[in-house]
Amino acid sequence: MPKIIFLSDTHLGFDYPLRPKKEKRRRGIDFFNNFDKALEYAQELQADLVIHGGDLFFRTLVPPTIIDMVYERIFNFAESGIPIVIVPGNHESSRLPVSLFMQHPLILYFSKPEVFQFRLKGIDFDMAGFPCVRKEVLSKFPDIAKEIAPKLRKESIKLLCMHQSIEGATCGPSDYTFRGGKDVILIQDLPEDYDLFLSGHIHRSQILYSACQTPIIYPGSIERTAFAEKDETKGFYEINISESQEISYEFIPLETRPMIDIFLDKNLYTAATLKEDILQQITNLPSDSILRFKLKNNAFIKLLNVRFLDGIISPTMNYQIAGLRSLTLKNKTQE
Ligand SMILES: [Mn+2]
Repeated sequence: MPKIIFLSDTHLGFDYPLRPKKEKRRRGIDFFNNFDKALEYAQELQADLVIHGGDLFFRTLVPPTIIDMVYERIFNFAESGIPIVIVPGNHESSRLPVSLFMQHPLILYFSKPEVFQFRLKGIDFDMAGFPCVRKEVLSKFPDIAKEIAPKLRKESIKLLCMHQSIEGATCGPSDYTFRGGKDVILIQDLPEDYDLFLSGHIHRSQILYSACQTPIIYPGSIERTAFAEKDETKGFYEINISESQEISYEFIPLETRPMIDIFLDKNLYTAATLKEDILQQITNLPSDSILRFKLKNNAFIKLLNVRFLDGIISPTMNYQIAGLRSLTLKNKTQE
């Protein structure tokens, strides 16, 4: 029976300086490691297809070295005989960087609304999809769905792959819910023809349902990209199709580094008392923790400078300061 691996929002290249200024653990390798783990899982499972739901890269303009690191992995994966379909996300500006690596016949990506046909273990599949619509998907989606519809075969399992916010999706520490708006696809606009909807973009893993109860799978990101995701389990989905063409799916978790808030609650601090307070709170934490300092009295924020913090925090950890642009993660937190 056919097996499909669906992962998304790998944000490769995030915090991956090519010439790091100091010996310090970076977060970039964690993203590559989890990407590798998902692909290894697909190989061990002997999956028939891998789908990537977009935001393969962490931003639009990616250094060529990072592009090669990513495409080489995808190319080698395709060489193992498993096809991979990619939905360009918002961080790719809805199109992927051009490369010879991507000419591999088993690497497919949506450059317009289209359908890739597969025959997996004797079953016909139509993998429909379209690159991320960055503006006004609410009004554009119905036309995209109409454009795709005539390309779908009658007797096939139909999946729609995208990278969008869909009504009802939740994210963030206070469970922000997308209710609507010009950049959100409405549940009522999802066509009835499909057996499964697959989407990237929302970093929290979750399942929603269309009006006719068709599942909408968000696998979420493979690592935490921001503190807003600090309590979320990360991973990807394994999708199984039985001989009677029933679809089932299972979340496969990945290991992630702990993200921990350090509350500095005193009204007054000296460098010495601040150091003491921090050391006391971090002594027993896992050595790969990612810390966020939260000062009650922001008047002392100047004490939390890089030299001070690097002097007391292990280089195996990462840190950032609430209310300040991150010291180590110079990234937008946009999903
Ligand atoms: Mn993303």
